Amino acid sequence: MTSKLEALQAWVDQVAAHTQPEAVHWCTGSKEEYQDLIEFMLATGTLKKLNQETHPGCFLHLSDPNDVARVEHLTFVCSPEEDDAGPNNLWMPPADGHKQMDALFENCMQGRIMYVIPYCMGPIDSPYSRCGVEITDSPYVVVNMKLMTRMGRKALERIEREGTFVRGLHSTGELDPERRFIMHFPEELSIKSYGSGYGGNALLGKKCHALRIASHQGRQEGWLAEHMLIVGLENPDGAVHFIACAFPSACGKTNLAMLIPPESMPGWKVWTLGDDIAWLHLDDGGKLRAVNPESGYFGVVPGTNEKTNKNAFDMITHDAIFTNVATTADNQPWWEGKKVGKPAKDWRGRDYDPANGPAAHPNSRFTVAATNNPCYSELADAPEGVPISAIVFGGRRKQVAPLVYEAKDWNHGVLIGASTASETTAAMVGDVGVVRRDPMAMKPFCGYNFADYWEHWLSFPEKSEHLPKIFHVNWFRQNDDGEFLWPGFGENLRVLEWIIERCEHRAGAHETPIGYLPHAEDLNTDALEITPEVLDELLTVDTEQWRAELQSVLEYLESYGDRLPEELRRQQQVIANALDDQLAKAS
Ligand code: GTP
Ligand code: SPV
Ligand code: MN
Repeated sequence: MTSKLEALQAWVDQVAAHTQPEAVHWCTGSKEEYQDLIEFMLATGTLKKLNQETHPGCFLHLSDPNDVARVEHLTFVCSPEEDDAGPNNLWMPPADGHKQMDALFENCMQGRIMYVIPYCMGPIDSPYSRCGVEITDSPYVVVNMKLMTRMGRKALERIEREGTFVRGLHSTGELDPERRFIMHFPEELSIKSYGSGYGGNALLGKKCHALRIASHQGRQEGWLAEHMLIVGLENPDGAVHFIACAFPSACGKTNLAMLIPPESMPGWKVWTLGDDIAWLHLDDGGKLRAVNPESGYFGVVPGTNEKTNKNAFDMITHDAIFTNVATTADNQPWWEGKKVGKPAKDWRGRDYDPANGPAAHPNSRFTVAATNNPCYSELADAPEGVPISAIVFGGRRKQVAPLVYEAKDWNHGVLIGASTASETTAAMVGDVGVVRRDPMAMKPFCGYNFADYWEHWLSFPEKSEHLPKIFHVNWFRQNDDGEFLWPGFGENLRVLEWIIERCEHRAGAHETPIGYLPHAEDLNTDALEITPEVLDELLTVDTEQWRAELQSVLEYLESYGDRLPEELRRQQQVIANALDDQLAKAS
């Protein structure tokens, strides 16, 4: 096959000449192609069949043990000026980046097939959608892209019509961590990724395109590319609100996006639009609208069970690819927190031995098409997206951050987003459980200087008077014994109910220096097993702790130097002063 788009054909020819594959395959996105690739990977051992009676259409991929998470320390944003990448990114001059990557790619596809994957991020006929082409030598990448994006013929047609596309070049190389880099060239709308076959490192439509490159485009064009789930909440009266929530990696987006209401909240319905990424645009009326660029999920497996996330649990019983889970004696997939069955082989294919650590890798994942999800919203394909009532930031914090609070206005909300902190998780290579600032859950994904990104967020009130309200949540407060104070999962709907009732000016709240919090009685706690003391603790703002927090926020913001928007400094000052006043009053 060839493409009638000269720029695309020329790039494919040039990459093939440079990487020397055995053959070039243009992906059509057909079912037959998917099946053929699965058969090919079964034959080469890249995939293993799982128990087809209990899990029809399910397969297991075990990664190289050195290649099981995103690698932030090897991920670069190569903008022309270092300051444009900002302190939040690793940077290299574009020429040096290309030179280094081109040397790695030279002849790297010898003996391999080069796949050309045209894909469309977002509904195929939406003006908000953007296309890309990923060239890869990994059939595992192709099948994952098939499940997670609108990939193939239709995307190619749109690319040929529009003439523009993001260029993503990927090779698994030798899977050598010493020869592994993920580089972004935002000005050129291009990505080069070498040496990893894992998730966000290799499925270039996801974090590389839909966040790092798209955030850069969004800034130029007046929209936002965010690490947010999108969910529709229908109350018993049939009113639907859509909210978009930014939580860091492995902090609960997939779970919230397909939440099942608790029994004590009859009549509520939840619709999933997206579980990881949202593209947000203002429409002509000034309403913020969201589309999910993806059409499938690459979700965290451990912790998924009938109680925590029944939708996901059911969704992954058929037509799913598992990466780095354990298996039972009868070859069913198994993971920590599954609650049924027990592991026979671990994620490295060894006989399970607790001495070797968890049976499933803590960052083991499932890949499924969104159509597997029983509560997938029809509106996920709507070209105009859905109107957003509330934006919710969140993090994983044992302490400090209360269960929920509301920003006083948009700019205060931007400060709340910018100062969000969270404990690190297994989604990235590095220490787990270390609190770090993860502004808007975008620390690993913003393709330009955070100072400019906050300025961009702060520009929205000039463009619209109908912006959503902004909130912050924390499902992860712990007591001294390390137990979660809040039951989480389905019960989180109680907090979302308060949030949407605040949007409708129906729910009560009281003002604190950090924002509006519900009184205990403002939350729906019907049939909730929680003591008044615990609820009180979840809804308390500890003035001393928050003074220290605001000081630490100031230091963090100051690290962005002259480029930091003055408005954020001012917002920080207002809260710090209010906390000081409160302390003075108390003493
Ligand atoms: P990425 O795909 O990495 O962006 O992660 P995510 O934000 O989609 O996280 P996900 O929903 O997969 O949850 C990650 C882990 O957090 C899983 O092990 C969940 O079981 C756990 N989790 C999710 N929601 C809650 C909650 O409300 N409370 C508690 N305690 N744990 C939760
Ligand atoms: C994340 O780490 O936020 C993920 C998984 O959603 S990955 O695709 O690897 O980025
Ligand atoms: Mn994510």
